[in-house]
Amino acid sequence: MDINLIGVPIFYGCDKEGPQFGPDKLREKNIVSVLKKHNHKVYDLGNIHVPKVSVKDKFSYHSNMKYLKPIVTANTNLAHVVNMSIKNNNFPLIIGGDHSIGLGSISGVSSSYKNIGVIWLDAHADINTHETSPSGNVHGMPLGASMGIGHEDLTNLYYGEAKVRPENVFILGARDIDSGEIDLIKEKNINVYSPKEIREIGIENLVNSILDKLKANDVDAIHLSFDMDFIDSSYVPGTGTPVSNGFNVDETKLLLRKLVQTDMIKSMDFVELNTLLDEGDRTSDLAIEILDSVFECIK
Ligand code: 6HN
Ligand code: MN
Ligand code: MN
Ligand code: MN
Repeated sequence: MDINLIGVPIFYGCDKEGPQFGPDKLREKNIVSVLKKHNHKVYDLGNIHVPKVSVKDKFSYHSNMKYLKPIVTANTNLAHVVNMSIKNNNFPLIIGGDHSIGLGSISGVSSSYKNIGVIWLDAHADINTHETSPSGNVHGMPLGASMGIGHEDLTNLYYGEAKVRPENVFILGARDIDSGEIDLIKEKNINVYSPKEIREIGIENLVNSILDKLKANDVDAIHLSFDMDFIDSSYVPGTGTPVSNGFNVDETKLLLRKLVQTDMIKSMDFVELNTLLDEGDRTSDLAIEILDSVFECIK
């Protein structure tokens, strides 16, 4: 596979410093050579430009969406780079940054395909809107916005349509969901599986059933979005919104490997590494270990 490594050094979506150092930290940890070990060609396209905005302007663009404007600008740039990557048959690996960048990634991928699926691995559902968000943090909104739900500045990102149909969205690992998100899950019948439910069904069975459903829906590609807080909080001190009762590292690797072995995953986000919160380099090292394991399985 020809991989385009794309960094997005942004923390505006979580309003907590740290995630902006993720891309360069993983470069320092030799992410490029780790990926190359598995016979991929790797092109490091560098970091997407994120406009600088001061803290006092946080709410200048919207009363319940922090840093809206620079988030929209960075995501639009990201969407275009991802779209160009896919059109050239390259696999975009998007390194965050906080999870607000999921919107830009999905917008880029969906420009190149007719009907995409999204598999979102996260302790959270990330389907809040400016009306339901308890925090005003846009990293809690990208998946909803991708489905056309939320404020038009987000839902119209890159091009003015919904990017993915709700029936093609699968949220795995969620265990901290806000009340407005619960209502939306019911209303749109969104597929959500907690870690407990995944264990009951079995990782392999779940992956097979997701793939069957997406194939029945005529999906032509799947975008995989991985939030580090998917993993149980005891393993990931270096993430901004850790949650207990998650998968351990081996379960996480197994799930990711099974997903990419379907050959339907055409792009991936890796987000919410917060180097300032890390204990030494524990979470950065884990990030490398996981990416190593995943890209061993990508053909
Ligand atoms: N993430 N649901 C909470 C909120 O503020 O909307 C947390 C969101 C976390 C988002 O980790 O990508
Ligand atoms: Mn997330
Ligand atoms: Mn999360
Ligand atoms: Mn998080």
